[in-house]
Amino acid sequence: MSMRIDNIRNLQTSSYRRCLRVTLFLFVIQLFAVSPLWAGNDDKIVVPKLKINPGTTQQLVIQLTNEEEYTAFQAEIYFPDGISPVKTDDGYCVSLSSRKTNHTISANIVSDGGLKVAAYSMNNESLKGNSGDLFYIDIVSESTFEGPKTIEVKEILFTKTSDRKEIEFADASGIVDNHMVILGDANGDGQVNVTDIVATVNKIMDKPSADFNFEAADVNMDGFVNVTDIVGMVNIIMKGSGAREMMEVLEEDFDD
Ligand SMILES: [Ca+2]
Ligand SMILES: [Ca+2]
Repeated sequence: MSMRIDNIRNLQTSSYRRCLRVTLFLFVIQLFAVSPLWAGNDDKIVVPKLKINPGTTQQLVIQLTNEEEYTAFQAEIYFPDGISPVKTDDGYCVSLSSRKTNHTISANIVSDGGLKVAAYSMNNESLKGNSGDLFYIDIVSESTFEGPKTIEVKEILFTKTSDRKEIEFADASGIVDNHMVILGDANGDGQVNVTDIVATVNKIMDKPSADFNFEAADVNMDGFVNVTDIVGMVNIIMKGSGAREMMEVLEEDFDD
């Protein structure tokens, strides 16, 4: 009889322990789920490298890679000596990419010298997509600008669409340089497009233009500039937009 009671007691104790273990497990899971440290996961701001010639204006691109859906954000951008945001009578030239829905963006220089931007939607709609350009800032370089220099993005705050919780992002930075070689930019104007293919064909035909940049044209970096590098340039352009336009211009250029 006492053995039977012992068995029942043992059973009760073990099921009690199991229950305790499960409760503890669920508690830990919940801790991770509600912790703000984990809520933002890998979402981040990216600033791609930018080439800017001294004394010129360029568009700085700020990108967002995200898993969560966000409706609003704010951030502060800090420019190095020799680089500043373009200001017109209408204010700073900051614009949202096609990832906006009905969002508005505002920008102004704040007391510590940073350009503060804030974007929101009038009916709390989400920003579209999960990667790529988020917004653009027109920047101008002084005639004495000498790179490479760093552009920093700080105090980055995003608001989730679902529960309106704030997510603090890690700071981001990008390089701005006047010497940078952009692979495929054979004529050194800061962009890779059909004119670089024309410049490279001219080089292959032994009639290179004055602005031809060998290092940029050697897309596969094998020390030669030939038709394989043109294939590489076509790939680079195809990944961007304007592929159709490129084909039309190419047909015109090679017909004569
Ligand atoms: Ca170019
Ligand atoms: Ca090559």
